[in-house]
Amino acid sequence: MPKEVKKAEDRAWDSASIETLIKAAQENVDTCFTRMDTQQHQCKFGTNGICCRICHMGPCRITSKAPRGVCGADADTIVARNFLREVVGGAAAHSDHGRHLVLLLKKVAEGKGGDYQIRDEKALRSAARMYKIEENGRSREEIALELSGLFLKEFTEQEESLKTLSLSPVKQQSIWQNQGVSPAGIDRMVVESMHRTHMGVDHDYRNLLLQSFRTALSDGWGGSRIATIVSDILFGTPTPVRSNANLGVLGKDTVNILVHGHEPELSEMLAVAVQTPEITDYAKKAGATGITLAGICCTANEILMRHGIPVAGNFLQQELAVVTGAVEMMLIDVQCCMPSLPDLAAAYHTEIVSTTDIAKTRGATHLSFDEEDALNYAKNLIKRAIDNYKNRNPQKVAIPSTSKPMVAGFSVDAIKYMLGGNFRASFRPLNDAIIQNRIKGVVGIVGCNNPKSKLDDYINRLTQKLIKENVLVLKTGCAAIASAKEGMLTPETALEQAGKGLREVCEAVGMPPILHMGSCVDNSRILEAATEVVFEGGLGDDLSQIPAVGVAPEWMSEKAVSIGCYFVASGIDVILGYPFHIGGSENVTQFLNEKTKDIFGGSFHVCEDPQLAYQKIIKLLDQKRKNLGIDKKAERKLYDMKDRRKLDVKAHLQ
Ligand code: SF4
Ligand code: MSK
Repeated sequence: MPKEVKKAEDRAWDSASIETLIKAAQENVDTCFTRMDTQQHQCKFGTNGICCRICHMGPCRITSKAPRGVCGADADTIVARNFLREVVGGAAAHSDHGRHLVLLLKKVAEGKGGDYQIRDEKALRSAARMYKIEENGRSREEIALELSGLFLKEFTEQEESLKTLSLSPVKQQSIWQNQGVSPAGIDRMVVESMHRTHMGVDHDYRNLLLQSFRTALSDGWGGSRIATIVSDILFGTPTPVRSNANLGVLGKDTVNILVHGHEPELSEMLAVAVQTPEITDYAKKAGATGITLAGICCTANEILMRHGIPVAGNFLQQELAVVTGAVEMMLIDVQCCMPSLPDLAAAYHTEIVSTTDIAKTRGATHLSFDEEDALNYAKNLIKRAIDNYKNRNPQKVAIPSTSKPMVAGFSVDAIKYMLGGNFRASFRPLNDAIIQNRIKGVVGIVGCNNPKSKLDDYINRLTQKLIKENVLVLKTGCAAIASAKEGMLTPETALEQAGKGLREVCEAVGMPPILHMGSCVDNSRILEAATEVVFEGGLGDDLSQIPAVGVAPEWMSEKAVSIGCYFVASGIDVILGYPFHIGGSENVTQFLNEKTKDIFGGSFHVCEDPQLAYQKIIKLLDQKRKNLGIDKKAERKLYDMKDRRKLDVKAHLQ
């Protein structure tokens, strides 16, 4: 029996989740919140990373009486091997997602893309220029074919470093080169890391940790960046768009369909199909007033960013959405979809449909996504959900009334445009605002939720403190949804909550002080934005110098471990709301939390409380401002051509 059963108010920040948690308890259904209670006293060996089950002489556990495994591996080796395997899992997930998109781009270029097409030719041509692909006189299909070939090679390249690394500041590239962490092909990094963590191969924790950063770089500056570039080409580069967030977006009289997971291919087609007269008529014939298409997690973020499709919730709300009793169908693709969903859905009328052959869940209906006939496939799914509407049990329906308005869609292009307009799109106004201390710095708050702590609490409390202190906040993933649910993703928030300097800047350009930049794969957009700040000049010549910090307050996934590592390897300090599973090795802990500062310019910091995180962030930003000489109120220094030439950072892109 669990020792302590928490009250719903202690489990979640927002009223919609609280209401639904109470409903779940009344209906006696299990959720991750209650399962967390039954998992109390989680294994200390696992928590500290000192359980090794890499070979079958084990499993071995390190204790003071047994300081080495059967093979002789000590705590440092075991902890570092486990850590690298987590990074591998995260990098593989992001990058495999990227690979699917590249393969789709290739099909489109070959004229075999069915209902898909290149929606954003400008994004395609801009990518071609970044990778030095000839575009003049060539059709978009020819360019797309060459680009997809180049991207596929980024996965398989055996010796050369990734070409995508060249999108980073030159100094970052030379740091990676000098430290031996410039990744070759993404697939090669994943395979090599799995080899190195096999029994009896790489035993030096330092070597293993450097490989962790190398593998993570193949994600952030490889697989994830490629995924974002290709998504923009195929589905359009996001621009600011209004929408709503939280369980209250579900319709009382509409057929509710939720998309959940990460991949945008199917949800893009659903967004088209749902508007066709054939489908709306079908819904009306079934007695519904229409269809509500909404999302959970990052598939939600993908279609939110491009179509303004509402968000029903973030990671810990996936089960709560089912508990409303008002969801006809939940479509799950890859990553972050809980295996509990079909069991839970059995208590209601919701049909859980898995769509991807690499991600099946027992109890879910599996309908393999037919990419070549995507629109018809999407229509058939929606009709199936409509057919399920009659099975909704009114006695079990309770949709919370809460949903909040928001603005999302802040790609780097969109930010540039907001800052400078059509003709002067540039990061100059942002750099100037930072130099003049109207904006103290930029903080990326990213990552998941975790039932170890109250849903959204850390994320929202930290975010509020930071904007008040004139810190511009960039968000992705479930952390962005947390702010959306709190109503903090609107320009009006700037008026109410942001500090004076940040408010003035936001008002002048009409943007919110918290910018939703997309899904967790789109953390690459945060790196891109930070790189733009460096390229714009005046704030140092590499990413470690700009007043910027990354935070993963409520993280839980291996992807978050990889994201943290590629931020740190890019010179950006990262605050973690929970420590990694590394406590069993002082050496590994010291390497990640201190030594990395000397190697890359950034390191990890664990702050389990938002107030501590806030203090640490302000200290880090102040230190960076001091190092740059912009800590005192100085005359505004505009960079002239001479200054910019000294920076020598843009040359590689020309
Ligand atoms: Fe034990 Fe070594 Fe095998 Fe790990 S690799 S399970 S420490 S014997
Ligand atoms: S969905 S990885 S819970 S952000 Fe991207 Fe949310 Fe974290 Fe999954």
